[in-house]
This record gives sequence, structure tokens and C-alpha cells, in this order.
Amino acid sequence: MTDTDISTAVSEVLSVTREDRVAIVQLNRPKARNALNATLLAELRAAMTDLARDTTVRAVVITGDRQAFCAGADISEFDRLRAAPLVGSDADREVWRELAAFAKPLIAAVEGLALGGGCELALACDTVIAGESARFGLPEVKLGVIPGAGGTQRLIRSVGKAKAMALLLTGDPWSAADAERAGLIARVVADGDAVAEAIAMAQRIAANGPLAVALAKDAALHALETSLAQGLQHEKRNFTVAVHSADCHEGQAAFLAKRVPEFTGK
Ligand code: CO8
Repeated sequence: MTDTDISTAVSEVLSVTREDRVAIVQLNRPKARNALNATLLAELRAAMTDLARDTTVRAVVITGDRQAFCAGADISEFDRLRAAPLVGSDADREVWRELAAFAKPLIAAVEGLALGGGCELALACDTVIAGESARFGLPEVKLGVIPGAGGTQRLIRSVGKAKAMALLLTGDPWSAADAERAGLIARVVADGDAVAEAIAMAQRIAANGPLAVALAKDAALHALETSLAQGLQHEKRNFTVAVHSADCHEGQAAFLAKRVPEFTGK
């Protein structure tokens, strides 16, 4: 018996596995390059809802397979997108709302293609690790459509106007090296290593105080929404919550006693 707890939930199009306190969500429509059809989106949403509630999960890795992280929205189902209301939410939107509101760290492990909604899925994660042959692109304009899951907004905040416009308006993909240079992704690793590296990063995060990690993520994401003055105010509020937490008392005591802290998330 190892100290690795692996429980697995597998469906036709999505699997969720566990390694200790890290969950690995794998898109599993390889024949369609993991394109996001209604079934996959619904299952991804359900999985994220479960993982948000599961207090034993401290970080989540989202991945695809070696050929494709995800090739975007399922192009054969555009009629469903046409039927969506202009105002208010619909089933397709809910998964993106769920991802944006996800309080625990989300790491995208990308091998192969991350195109359209697949690139937007990576952008919706907190950070991205990619194999060196990965490709990132927003080819929607080649189809006469535009990104609809945050791509126009998150990309420009992630890489700045000039680079974002080049990717968005040409629809031509970037290599993993280009994406790293632009700041779209955090690290390039050898092909086939992205998931292992992402899990290793997630395990390091999982060893930290979970409340502090959630508060740090919340404060950092707030920077995308607000002025510096308001962001600093938000940081101060989160800092105050953190510094009064049981975890902070534990972290302080453990440091002074030269032992490993035991965080509870409180
Ligand atoms: N949708 C549906 N099927 C797809 C998709 C897709 N996005 N991508 C690939 N497939 C299918 C192909 O049709 C093919 O199916 P079949 O074997 O039955 O013919 C199979 O996957 C394999 O594809 P290829 O034979 O083309 O494989 P290649 O390795 O040669 O090429 C590519 C892979 C480069 C991914 C190529 O298939 C491609 O260009 N796909 C389209 C990529 C794309 O344009 N993505 C953007 C889609 S639009 C979008 O994402 C908008 C998001 C809006 C979100 C709004 C939320 C509310």
C-alpha cells in the first residue's frame, strides 16, 4: 500500500482521477480531438462542481491526451450555440462560470493542440504547463466566428494587446515556445511530461495552507477586475483573513518549532 490515494471516476468523455490531494480531470474524446460537445461540457461542469465541494481536493489539473488538449467547441454543434440567449446564462455558459468561480488552483497540462475553446480552457486555468510540441491558437475567425468563452478578454490581459491581436486576428497558432515567451503559459517541458509536471506543481501547492492559497488566488484574480487602489484594498482584506486564520497560527508555530505544518484550511 502506498500513501497515494487514487480513486477514479470515468465516463465516456471525461475521467477524474486522484493522486493524494490533487485531482486530474482528463478530457476524453480523442477521436474528435477532445472537442467540447454538449455532453463533455456538462460532464466537465459536473466534475468541477464535485471537486469544488470536495474538501480533500486542494488543486486540480485539467488535461487532454498527447494529440490534443482540446480542439475547441464542437463545430458540428454550432446550432446549439446559435440558440443560446443573448442575455442570461445557458448550459454552455455554466461550465465557464464554474471554472471562473473555482476557488482552488487550476493547472492546465497541455500536450498537442489547444485551439479555440481549448485555448480558452487553458486561459481559464490559473497557470499552464505545456509539452514542447503543443500549439495554442484562436482560429475562430477562420470559421467566421469569434472566441466566446473568454478568449478575447483573458488573452489580452495575459499577453498584452499587440500579441493578443496577432493571435486573435490571424487565427494562426503559436508554438509552446512562442506561448511561453508571450506569457500565455508558465513552462514548456519535454513532450509527454506536461501532466507529471503539472501534478508535481499541484502537489507543491497542495502542501501549502489551503485557505491561504484560495485567498491568494482570489486576490490575484481581483487584479484583473479592478483598479490598483481597489485591488490593494482587496488584498488587505484577504491578508487580514489569512493572518487571523488557524492555518497561519499553525504555519507560524511550525516554522518556529522547525516542524512541518499541518494545515486544516481553517
Ligand atoms: N469540432 C468538431 N470536431 C472536430 C474538431 C472540432 N473543434 N476538431 C477536430 N474535430 C474532428 C474532425 O472533424 C475529425 O473527425 P473525423 O475523424 O470524424 O473526420 C477528427 O476530429 C480529427 O480531426 P482531423 O482529421 O482534422 O485531425 P488533424 O490532426 O489533421 O487536425 C485539428 C486537428 C488541427 C484540430 C483540426 O481538426 C482542426 O482544425 N479542428 C478545428 C479547430 C478549430 O477551429 N477550433 C475552434 C472551434 S470554434 C470554438 O472553439 C469557439 C469557442 C466558443 C465557446 C462558446 C461557449 C459558450
